[in-house]
Amino acid sequence: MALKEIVVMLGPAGCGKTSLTHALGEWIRKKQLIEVSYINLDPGVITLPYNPDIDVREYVTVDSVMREYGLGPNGALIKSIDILVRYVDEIRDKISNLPTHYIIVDTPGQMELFLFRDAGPLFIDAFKKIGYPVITLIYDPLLTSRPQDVASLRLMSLVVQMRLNVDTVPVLNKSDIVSSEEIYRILRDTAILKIELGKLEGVYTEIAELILHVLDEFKVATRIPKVSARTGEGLEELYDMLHEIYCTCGDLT
Ligand SMILES: Nc1nc2c(ncn2[C@@H]2O[C@H](COP(=O)(O)OP(=O)(O)O)[C@@H](O)[C@H]2O)c(=O)[nH]1
Ligand SMILES: [Mg+2]
Repeated sequence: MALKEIVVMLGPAGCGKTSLTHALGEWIRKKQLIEVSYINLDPGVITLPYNPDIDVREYVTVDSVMREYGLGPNGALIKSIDILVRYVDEIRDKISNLPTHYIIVDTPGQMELFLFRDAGPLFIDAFKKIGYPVITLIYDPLLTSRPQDVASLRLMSLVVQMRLNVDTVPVLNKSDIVSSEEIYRILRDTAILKIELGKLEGVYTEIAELILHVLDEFKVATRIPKVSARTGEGLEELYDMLHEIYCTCGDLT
């Protein structure tokens, strides 16, 4: 049997992980006629736009941890992610037993809890046993408006790739609320990014070349698609990019 295609949505709080999980899943169902399963790994979420096939809130919720351990919301969030780690194998087996081939994983609101604590690497390693995970690293265009923001988004993809050891596709969500074409020009073309970084004053000018050299060396994705969970823009391009990685590296049948 072919390895499962596992798309993991990652990104800072409020970037649209949950919305994009739903939007991409529904797009795949309708346009590709492929069944999709949704996995919720966020113990803090209250309502979801999709119906999760597996939901970590069966094991732990931020609310119950706040009550049980007398913690505030921040402490409870950290604690609940650490508790979640106990259930990695059980959740992996449940995903493995799902009849669906295509799996979309929604991660906790705060990216750093998944990325920089044990949960991220442990879940990704578990996914690798049953499928081929690819990360969609989502950014909010309101936080990505200058050339140095684009460079930091590209660097962040490299950090994610190194920390979790998995292919990462950076995307800019909420394209429906951004009118600046300039930022998309920079996103599309590393040569333009290089020129724009070169125009900056001070430290950026000096490190611009180095940053781009590092990104070239590590072959960080050079295309950053713009998508909108609200309007559906760019979902086809995102699906194609993810699927291409899966077919090149993951489909070993
Ligand atoms: N305009 C617009 N808003 C979006 C889009 N995607 C998400 N949002 C909004 O951004 C907020 C955070 O979205 P959510 O999916 O909960 O983000 P998460 O914390 O990363 O899971 C919500 O108010 C969403 O309605 C989008 O593509 N366009
Ligand atoms: Mg969410």
